[in-house]
Amino acid sequence: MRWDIFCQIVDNYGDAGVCWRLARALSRLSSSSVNNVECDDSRIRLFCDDLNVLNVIAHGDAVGHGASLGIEVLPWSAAESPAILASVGDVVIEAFACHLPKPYIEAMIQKTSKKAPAKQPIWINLEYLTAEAWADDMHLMSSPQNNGLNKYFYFPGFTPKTGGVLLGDWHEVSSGGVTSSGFKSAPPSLSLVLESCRSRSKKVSVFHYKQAPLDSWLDSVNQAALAHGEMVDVFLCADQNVSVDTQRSLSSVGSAVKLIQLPFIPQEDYDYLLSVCDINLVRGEDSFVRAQWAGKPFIWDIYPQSDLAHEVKLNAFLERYFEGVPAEFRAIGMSAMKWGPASYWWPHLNAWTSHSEAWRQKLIGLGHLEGKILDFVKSQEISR
Ligand code: TRH
Repeated sequence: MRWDIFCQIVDNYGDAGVCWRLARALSRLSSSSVNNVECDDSRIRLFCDDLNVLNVIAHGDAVGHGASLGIEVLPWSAAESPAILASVGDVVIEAFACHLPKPYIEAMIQKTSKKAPAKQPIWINLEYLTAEAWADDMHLMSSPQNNGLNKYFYFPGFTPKTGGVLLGDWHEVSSGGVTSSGFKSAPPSLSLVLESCRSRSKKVSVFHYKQAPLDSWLDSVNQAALAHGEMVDVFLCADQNVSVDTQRSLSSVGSAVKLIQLPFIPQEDYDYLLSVCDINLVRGEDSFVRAQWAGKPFIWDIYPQSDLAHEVKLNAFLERYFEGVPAEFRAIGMSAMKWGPASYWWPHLNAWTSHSEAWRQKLIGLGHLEGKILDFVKSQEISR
């Protein structure tokens, strides 16, 4: 089974982040043992139109690191080379409706017509994650193309009818186990900074968009922590900034909050950071999902869209996230997850943490995206 994943970078790191994680997860699944027999019959190729972004996420060397994980990382242009056109994938995943190169689509058609229709590649458009109800109906809907091929919409989501969310090597990362990057406890990029944290301090990671009200939020966290006699170490990830005024006031004597600047670190290391923090400020799609697997309180700074579609999306998620909880906790949680003042939610941090863990269990019950996509592919193979 050959899997070809196509990734075009729109902006930031999320497109590469999701595709890299998917490739790693599929590679991991395919090389896991069945009945104690190692089965490694899948080949995963990841085509990306900007390897620089992928490199940042993948230890500075996506090609080399990918090879060590059984993933062939290739530049976008390689998809038009004769070797690739002669060996198009059995499963072709276009991430976020990116446009496959025309010659590659031609080769998919050739593969279908030359041999039997059963050889038609299973073409999947991996869509954006949404908690909106319509994703239930759209998931796995097929879209017959004019050229005779068939494309399926794959919608990640939070219900049994959708495609789930990526799990990846979460269990090992969060327990500080041996991962692809080889660390047993904190990864090297984090061990010193984590050691420098104050004893029993609360830890917060920050990875947000520029328009988020971070300065006022940090100020309110500082006030709440002081009121409760606590200390808070805040990791500003990937060179995130706060205003000079906030820096000045939080570095003054008596401040509960201490700011710690972090460079951009490899994806597994970032995942580890989320697992050891008490609150995570995340954004986009991939860090948003990781924060959920961390089972810790988080604020989702959703990717802003000009038509305000993100507000609908955020509310749909929060509705699901707080479904069935007591009204009082729901009000507190809703406020907290919309940047409400810390004085309101700080006393309820433990309850918020328990709720986050319960949500994580719910996700486990739904099944992960990589498993579901594999099940779908198998069902297609069987039915033809
Ligand atoms: O970077 P993002 O804002 O990305 C995206 C893209 O903008 C995309 O176009 C948009 O569609 C999508 O958001 C919704 O946020 P995201 O998705 O959280 O991706 C960040 C990735 O970077 C994620 O895989 C985690 C990784 N990362 C690291 O590997 N190291 C780090 O130090 C940090 C902070 C993040």
